[in-house]
Amino acid sequence: MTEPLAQTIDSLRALIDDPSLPGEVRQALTPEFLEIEALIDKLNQQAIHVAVFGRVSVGKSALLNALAGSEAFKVGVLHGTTTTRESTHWTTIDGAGVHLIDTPGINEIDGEAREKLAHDIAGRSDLVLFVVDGDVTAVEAAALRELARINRPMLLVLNKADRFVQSEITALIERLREHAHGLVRAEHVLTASALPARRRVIRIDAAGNERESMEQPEADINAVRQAIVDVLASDGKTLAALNAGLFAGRISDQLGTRITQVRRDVADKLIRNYALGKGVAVGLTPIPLADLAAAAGLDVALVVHLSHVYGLPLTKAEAGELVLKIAAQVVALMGAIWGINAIASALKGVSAGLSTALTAGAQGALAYFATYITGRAAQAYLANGKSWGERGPKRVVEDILKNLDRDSILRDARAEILAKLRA
Ligand SMILES: Nc1nc2c(ncn2[C@@H]2O[C@H](COP(=O)(O)OP(=O)(O)OP(=O)(O)O)[C@@H](O)[C@H]2O)c(=O)[nH]1
Ligand SMILES: [Mg+2]
Repeated sequence: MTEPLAQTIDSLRALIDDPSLPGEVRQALTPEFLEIEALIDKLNQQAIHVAVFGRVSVGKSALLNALAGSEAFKVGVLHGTTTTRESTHWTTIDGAGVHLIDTPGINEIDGEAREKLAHDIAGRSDLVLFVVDGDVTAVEAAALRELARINRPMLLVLNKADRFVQSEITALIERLREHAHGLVRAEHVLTASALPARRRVIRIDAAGNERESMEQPEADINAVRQAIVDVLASDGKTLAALNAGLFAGRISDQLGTRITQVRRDVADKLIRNYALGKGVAVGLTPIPLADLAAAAGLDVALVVHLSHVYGLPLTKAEAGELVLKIAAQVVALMGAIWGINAIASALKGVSAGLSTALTAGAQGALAYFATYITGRAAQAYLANGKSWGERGPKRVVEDILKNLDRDSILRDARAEILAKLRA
């Protein structure tokens, strides 16, 4: 195994084995991890992947069958015969397995899906056969540019050559080379007849009798086969490793974004659950507002839990310190930002002598709110790599207080808590 290939495999493994990812995050990333596993498998097998790309019914599946020498892929007159990615082994070149990848045809409308397919295919293949059956359409021209941008070696194949006479083929190839100028090398624009139309053949036997029959002419894909062999042989293995390396780079970027997103989602849910738990607990046993701080045990547990989600585990003592620090900011800021009406609005209706259930709901809602803010602030601290950043804790908490929709959070919290209490 070559050095860059081994390095690529190692770095992909490291992505999957990252010890800082807790179970919850890991679980949400299952599809991404499966994709990376598949890529690692591919690299370990050192297989070469050749994929087709092109409009529906240009003969992509037929071309692969002709290359494979078997009816591995379904060919059909209907548009959209191939609906999912399929692949089969091909004969081997220099002992390296070649996988042929069949793909659904691109259509005229869905540009976004087309782009995604192009990325998908290019990411998994070492060489792309872009198949057309005539001059390039606008959609094909766009797809050609997209694929070229991804930087895969590409052959542009004019299939169904049996439908044209030689002068037409010459003119078409010239047009295609113009279209693909700067995207596909001239010698990589080729013709093929993957599954030539059946022909009526009249034979005359020795006795002079005419016999008519329909015959299936042989496929002519030699130019394509030769070009594939040349491209791969020119440095097949390194090419595969290089491509996989490029793809691996893109995967790790995407995965980084996904991990951040999943961590945030998991943390959001945690914060709400803990806040609700605290709200319900306080609602069940209403305590004087001044003692709310004493009920900080849950907040500490929340912060410890969050620290694991962010892969930066805190001890209970550290989490306790963080909770106190946040609480201090909140206390200092509450008056400045909201005035006294924060509490008044939470308790709205209570003094009017309503039921204890409502009082409980209001106190619960405040408890919910306190935990919610603590969670958000701790989340900001952890997402920033266990740091308050240059602006310090006061500003971070201030931003959180300013930006959240206090009234709707209190209203929702109260409703949720009361629902729980009644149940
Ligand atoms: N005349 C001629 N017809 C061909 C050739 N190759 C394929 N066809 C016909 O073109 C039609 C489509 O072939 P497929 O291989 O199913 O095309 P595809 O690009 O895989 O189509 P989708 O899977 O629907 O995207 C079939 O009717 C084939 O018989 C060829 O070289 N010459
Ligand atoms: Mg097909």
